[in-house]
Amino acid sequence: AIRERLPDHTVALARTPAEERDAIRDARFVTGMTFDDELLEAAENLAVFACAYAGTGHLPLDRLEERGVAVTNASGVHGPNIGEHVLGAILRFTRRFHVGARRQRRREWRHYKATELQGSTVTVVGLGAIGKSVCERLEPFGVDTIGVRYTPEKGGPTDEVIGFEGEAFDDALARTDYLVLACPLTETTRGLIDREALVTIDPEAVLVNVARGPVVDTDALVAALRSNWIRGASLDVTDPEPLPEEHPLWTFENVQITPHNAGHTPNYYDRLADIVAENRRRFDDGDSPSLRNQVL
Ligand code: 7N6
Repeated sequence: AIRERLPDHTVALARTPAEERDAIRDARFVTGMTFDDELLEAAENLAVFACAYAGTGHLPLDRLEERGVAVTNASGVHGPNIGEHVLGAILRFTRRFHVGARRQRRREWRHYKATELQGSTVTVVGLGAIGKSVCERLEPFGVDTIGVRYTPEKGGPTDEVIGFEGEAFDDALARTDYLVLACPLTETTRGLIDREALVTIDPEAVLVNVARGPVVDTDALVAALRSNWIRGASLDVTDPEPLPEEHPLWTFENVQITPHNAGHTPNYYDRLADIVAENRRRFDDGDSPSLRNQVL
């Protein structure tokens, strides 16, 4: 996708660690998922690392900064893909498709109780590209929405907008049927959904995490699931990741786990390539260009 957009450039594709080490030596502009210290050492000419993820917390940002490497992220590319994933997760719990699938596997024609999304309250934590796309997609379902962001005074696409601190957040948790986490991992959001939050949340609520695993205190979530303090959880991200085979989270019927998969669609790579190609052109144009999605 990047080659198509930059036909006048040489694009080297490194598929193995050996190819990476080889290509990195002369590379000035690199895009990829991750970057470690060893690669950084070998990357003598590196000027820009265009990270293919929206989140850059996994990168050695201090060292990249020391080396004067500009870093960009993929923020903004995860609207439709993750928005649809979240709607699917919500509707799975609402309509209980997993129960239907179990009946079908057993060729069992027996009714089960489903619920309606209409009239529920959905809280969306983080009103960036993902949060907005979730809200847009919820629009026709007739739900009440609460948005949580650092700067509630800016408003947002939800019926109510609140901040992270204080009573407003607890009050929202207590009223929430679906809690969608779509925020970056920061000092504020790390462990946001801890034991206290899980005690406060409506016991019929479903947690949907498409943010980062550590936004949820995993041990507290396991305890809450065991005590039925929460109806269920749909987790595209976990802490740790990958989730070890023996982890208790795998054992719950009311937990849906997808392997950090919500973003992976062909369209994501196209949207990503748009950003990378545009930044490469800006980089061609000047010595200290201002790049789109620049984090360093
Ligand atoms: C891989 C996406 C991000 O930060 O968590 C995602 O962009 C990874 C398709």
